[in-house]
Amino acid sequence: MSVKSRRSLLLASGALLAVAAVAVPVVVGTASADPASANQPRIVGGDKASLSDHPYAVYLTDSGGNQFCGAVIVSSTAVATAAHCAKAVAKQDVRVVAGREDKRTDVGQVLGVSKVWIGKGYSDPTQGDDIAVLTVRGQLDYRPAQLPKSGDTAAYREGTQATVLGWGRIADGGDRSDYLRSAQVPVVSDNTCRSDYSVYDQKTMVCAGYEKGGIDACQGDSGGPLVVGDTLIGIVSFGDGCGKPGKPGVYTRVSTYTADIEAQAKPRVFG
Ligand code: 4AZ
Repeated sequence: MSVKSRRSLLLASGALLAVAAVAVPVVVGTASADPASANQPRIVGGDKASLSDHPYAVYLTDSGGNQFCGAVIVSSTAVATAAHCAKAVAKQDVRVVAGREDKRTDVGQVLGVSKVWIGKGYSDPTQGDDIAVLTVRGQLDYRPAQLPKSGDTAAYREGTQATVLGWGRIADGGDRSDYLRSAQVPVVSDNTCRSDYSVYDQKTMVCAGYEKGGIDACQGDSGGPLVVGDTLIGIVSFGDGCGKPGKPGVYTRVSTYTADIEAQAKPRVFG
């Protein structure tokens, strides 16, 4: 979520208001010749993407069938997302949509949620632990992403090119993307991210993006995957706007939660 929308989220007492605050994003870039929109997010860095390359990319819909966040398949029965996404909509209203690149179609699967696990200690995206695992009703037919080894550091080296995937708005206040989109963003060092964000916590977060801005995730991409190859290294969490110089995207550092995700992802007979 955006740092700015955080205040409205904190003020929102009900799930509906929280949804309104999160329900805006996607993969964007900034940029432009239009001075009136120079500070507005634009999907310049992204391109249409294919689920045949990223079958684990899924999205979440609310009671009205509106896409409000991304998520990622981690087993045949579970998806990982951001805690702020899992908390935005009542469990009984959330649906996981898998295998559908274009929201206007009805291909793929739509599954309900039987269980929600929220990262221990989560309170707000800027405080870390912005991760959740949703257990679905039924079985997902699509291949899961790989998880990094617990505590892995190799995939988080500065400059590693990663791919962020999502279905959010194409421009701030503009239309949402109907299609899955992706953008390539390099991992940013902890030191740089700490100077970009005073709240940065290298144990629970990782930054990716360009110091010059222009290519980024944005609102609505929250909860979606940041992958290196097929390995899930991050989950879209927050940022100061989208694609702004010196303000890379902040992602949940998945390797901190590998054991938790695996425990939640295990198919169980009970629960
Ligand atoms: C959001 O509001 C959001 N630029 C997600 C990612 C970023 C900003 C906002 C990162 O869902």
